[in-house]
Amino acid sequence: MGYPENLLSSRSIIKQGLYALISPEGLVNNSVPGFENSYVSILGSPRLGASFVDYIITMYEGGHNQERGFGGDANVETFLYVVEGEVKVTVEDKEYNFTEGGYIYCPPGTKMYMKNVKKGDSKIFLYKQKYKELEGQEKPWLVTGNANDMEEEPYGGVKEMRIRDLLPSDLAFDMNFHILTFDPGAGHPFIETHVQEHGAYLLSGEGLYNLDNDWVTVKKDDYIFMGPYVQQACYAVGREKLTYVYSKDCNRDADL
Ligand code: UGY
Ligand code: MN
Repeated sequence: MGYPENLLSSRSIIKQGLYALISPEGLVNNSVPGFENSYVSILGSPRLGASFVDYIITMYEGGHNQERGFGGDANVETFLYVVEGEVKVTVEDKEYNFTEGGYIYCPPGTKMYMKNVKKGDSKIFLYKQKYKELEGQEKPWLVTGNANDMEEEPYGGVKEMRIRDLLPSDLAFDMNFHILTFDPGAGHPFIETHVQEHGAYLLSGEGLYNLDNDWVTVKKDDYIFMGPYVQQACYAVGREKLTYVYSKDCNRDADL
């Protein structure tokens, strides 16, 4: 950093409650109790109009959240995805080691503790949300996996656009995390308009994204918040595959 070499500018776009594009250059460190030796940035949050909170966290060598822990409230569910590096997560005295693509979902009332175990930085995408119970339905359970071990399925019959579902499609779960992959030149089959919200973190590539019928350029390490009903779709541009991991609420009726 230091004195800027050019006029100050930003690719970020903030439209409260509608959509937001947050580019990595503008991120600042938010002091969140429990995270040590880490650079924590809160992305989507209720202040932006989201019903969840997303974070992107760079854990420096030795960085951790091993004393206070994350989540654990009776009605709060959490999710952690390793974007880069290697992270050890401890839940109820059980240890899990996650490399890039590794993830864990913790059901309400379950706290997770984490530590960067790589020589160097690790980067995690973290999420929390209030769990919505369903009468007569059992509670969700702890889920772990690695996206790199999962098969991709064509999305809506388009083989150049594929999806991986990271959580079970069981009514116990009120949301899911997915990864979408677009081959260069591929795009959504139509512009979606739906009640569900998304918080999306771009893992690779470049794209042109339609948000509320504005076309904006996006790339690796950008974060996109899509509010309820906002028009959304993209084309992958450039030479690399465009991929992003994102949350989507599911399996619940709309509240009156
Ligand atoms: O699952 C989805 O709604 C997804 N196709 N949305 C999106 O990519 N913006
Ligand atoms: Mn969508």
